Amino acid sequence: MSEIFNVPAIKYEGPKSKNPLAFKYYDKDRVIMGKKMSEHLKFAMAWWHNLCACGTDMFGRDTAEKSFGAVPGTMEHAKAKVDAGFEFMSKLGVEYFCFHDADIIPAADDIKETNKRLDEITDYILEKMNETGIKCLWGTANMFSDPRFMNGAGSTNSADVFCFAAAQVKKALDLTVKLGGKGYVFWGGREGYETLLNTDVKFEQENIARLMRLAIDYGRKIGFDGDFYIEPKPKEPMKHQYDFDASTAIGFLKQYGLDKDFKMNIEANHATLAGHTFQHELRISAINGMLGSIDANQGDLLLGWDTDEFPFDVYEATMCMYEVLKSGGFLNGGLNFDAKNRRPSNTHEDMFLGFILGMDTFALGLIKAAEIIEDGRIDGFVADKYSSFNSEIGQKIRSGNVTLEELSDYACAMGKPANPGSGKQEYLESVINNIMFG
Ligand code: XUL
Ligand code: CO
Repeated sequence: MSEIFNVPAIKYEGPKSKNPLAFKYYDKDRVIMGKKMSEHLKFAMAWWHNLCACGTDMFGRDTAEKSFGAVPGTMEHAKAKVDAGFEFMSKLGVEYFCFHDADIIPAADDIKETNKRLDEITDYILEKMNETGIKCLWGTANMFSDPRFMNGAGSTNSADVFCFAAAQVKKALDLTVKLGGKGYVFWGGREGYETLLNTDVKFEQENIARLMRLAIDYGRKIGFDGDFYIEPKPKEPMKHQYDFDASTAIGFLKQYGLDKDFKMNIEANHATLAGHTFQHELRISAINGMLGSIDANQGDLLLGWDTDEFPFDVYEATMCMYEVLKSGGFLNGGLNFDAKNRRPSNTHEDMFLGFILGMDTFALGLIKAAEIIEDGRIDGFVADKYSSFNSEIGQKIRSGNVTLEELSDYACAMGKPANPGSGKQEYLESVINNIMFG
């Protein structure tokens, strides 16, 4: 088959290389803390941004050309996107992809016809997967673009729309299992509200939980043994989304008994929109045993919306990989570039340059995160900070083997407690700089 992209396969050339079409840091077979870089990072391509989005925004039309030689809106175009996607991933050495149902085919008016098209295209995707060894990281249903979801999907006021959402989830789960995906994402873009004047929050949240329970029951029945994920986001498109951040989503999962089957898919740009750091969201997920997968991108802190930029902030990527390494690495998840080129970066070559930037940023992040752990100063400081709890009274508190009266007696006998010790933030930040640039 003739090539779609006039770009060579991207190789590792090392930090001294000035070749824009080469990796400077991502050396896939390099072993870091006992595992290959490619196994730590598990990069994935987001079908929607990379193969579908052409730069249209609220104020202007497409700037990029992604017809790949076929007429957009046809099944031929859907197949051309498969060809383009697999050539793209093969040339970059990206081993996974993520998809929405709506990304891979033009939807028909009738859901039965849509499902037929989905079967046909996934047969073709499966062929390409077998040829290349590329795998599916996770699948999902787009339950936010079509007007029928204007009042929500799981949270809709319409029982008929709820059924339609259920049918999409069922089919997207079928396809995820067919493609061997180990993750299934719920991103609730329309699951929220604009005003409480027209919204029954309790009713809506109960129904979202019901849809998730139905998905678990069906998924497990058809042999889906991967993880379900909630992808938290505080706003956009809705004014207030129910999966505001990791803490909110985890609380919701526990309230409705969904926490054994679900984990978090944390997106960097969603974290900062929620007023948190990316690392905060990862840490909250990890301490709850729910750090599942990551949508690797970057927002712009001067803008209040989801810009989905390719990540270039090495500090952020380092602290992300620090959290991933400390939590034991990815099991079923990976790093999905839910990222798009800037609108004026509109060539096919720019598509590659975006991934090279993102992959090199995370490769550097991995290298530096491993150095932070091996260096030990940060973890050592934190362990030491809480060392008073190794004392007899400290251990009693930690084990829960104490009453409030006993603690009061202890405090009265002690008098004034000693100064708890400096937090040494500036020192620790200089340690990070030393590791980054030393
Ligand atoms: C939207 C977003 C989605 C999800 C999948 O902000 O991140 O693309 O990742 O639906
Ligand atoms: Co995302």
